[in-house]
Amino acid sequence: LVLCSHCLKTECSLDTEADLSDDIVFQSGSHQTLKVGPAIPRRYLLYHVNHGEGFNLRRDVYMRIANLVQRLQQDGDWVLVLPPWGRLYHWRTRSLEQIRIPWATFFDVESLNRYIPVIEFEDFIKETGQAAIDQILYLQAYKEGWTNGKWEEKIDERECIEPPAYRLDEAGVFRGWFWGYPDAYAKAFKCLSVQGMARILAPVLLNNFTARSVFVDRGEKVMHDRFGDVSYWTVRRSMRFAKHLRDIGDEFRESKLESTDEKDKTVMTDNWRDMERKPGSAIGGPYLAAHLRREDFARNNRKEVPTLERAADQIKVALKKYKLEKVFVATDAPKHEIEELRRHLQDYQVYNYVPPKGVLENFKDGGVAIIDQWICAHARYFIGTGVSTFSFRIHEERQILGFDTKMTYNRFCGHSEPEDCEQPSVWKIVY
Ligand code: GFB
Repeated sequence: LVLCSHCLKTECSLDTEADLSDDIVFQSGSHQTLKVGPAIPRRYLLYHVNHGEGFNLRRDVYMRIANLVQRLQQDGDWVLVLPPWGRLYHWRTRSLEQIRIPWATFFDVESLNRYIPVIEFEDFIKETGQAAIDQILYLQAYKEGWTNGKWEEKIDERECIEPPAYRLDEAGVFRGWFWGYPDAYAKAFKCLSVQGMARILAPVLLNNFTARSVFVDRGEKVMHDRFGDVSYWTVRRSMRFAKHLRDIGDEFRESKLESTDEKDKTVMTDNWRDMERKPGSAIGGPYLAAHLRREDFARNNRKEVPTLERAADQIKVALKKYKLEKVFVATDAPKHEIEELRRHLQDYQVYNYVPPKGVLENFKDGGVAIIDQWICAHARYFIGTGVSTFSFRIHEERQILGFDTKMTYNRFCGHSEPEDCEQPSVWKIVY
């Protein structure tokens, strides 16, 4: 049986005579030949997110677009082309080249493929022969805003509101930022005004365009079809981190934090589809983990950000309550702030992950952030930073692992908030 990469999902089983017609024949190396068909041309959906957005909001947009592809698949052979990572505002290590990073650096692509067919951009180039995209659809809001003060779902082809981010060159093709691939171009470009959920794009892609490769830019403009429902959690479960990053996090847990999956009851199955945990089944390692978002959050004096002293006080209260001695701090704070926090917590053992040179070179700032998230996800108790999507993704990871929600949905109260500030909304996992 020869499986093409888009068939790496459990539903794809063309193994009965009845499924086969003789339109296409795949043959590869020493594999036996299998006739599969009919010849439906494969269509490619590419997408991109506003340049200013950070890594963890981009993960959320992936989920919206993945569910769109799942919908499109009901009417054709669609594959999602994973947008290479790079040029992120928060990735500041200057010695590193941080563009054209494949998803496999950060995620387990086989796990993604168990939900919908996905390929890396480099595979798209190989499959189609060139880095050429047939059609760009640039999503934007409606110039006139909501009409009659009423929000409704709608989508229309409109003139571009802002000057287009792509320019027509002398050869009559559109050039612009295609993830750092200078040879890439698009053959056509249009602006679409949209207000609604990701699924609103499905009829447009199926009926209004025949292009084989469609690139939806500003993908964040469409929302989740249904936030927090089964399809949300299914695609979220498919977003497993790359094993090499999980291994580094696990090694740190074991060597510094006395934390192993067996003891903590966080053993994972090989296939996320087989994993369904009861809330409260996970105990977590004997440490408290805190995600303390600083940098732009602190500079902008956001009300959710505590002073370091206040953060330490809140950590101490939880340490006492849960009888813990060790604290793991994930943060984007500069070194001197981490040292200050340590001083406020001097009666406790405080850890943070400092990557060896090789880890940073191979897995970049994004990989280090994932290692931090992974260690936070396995703590007995977690406290995060309000409104940070970095903390939100940790909440979800802990839901998947089977933690009790009260050990997860906690956040620091900011410098100008009361001590009993509002805590994060609880999103229970559903299967
Ligand atoms: O992930 P992210 O979208 O979360 O962006 P927010 C924050 C980025 O900062 C992360 C780094 O992707 C990391 O690169 N970072 C933050 C960290 N916390 C940590 C940490 O604990 N450890 C490590 N290693 N790195 C959004 C931004 O940030 O906030 C938007 O994406 C915007 O651009 C918005 O600024 C206000 O949701 O926290």
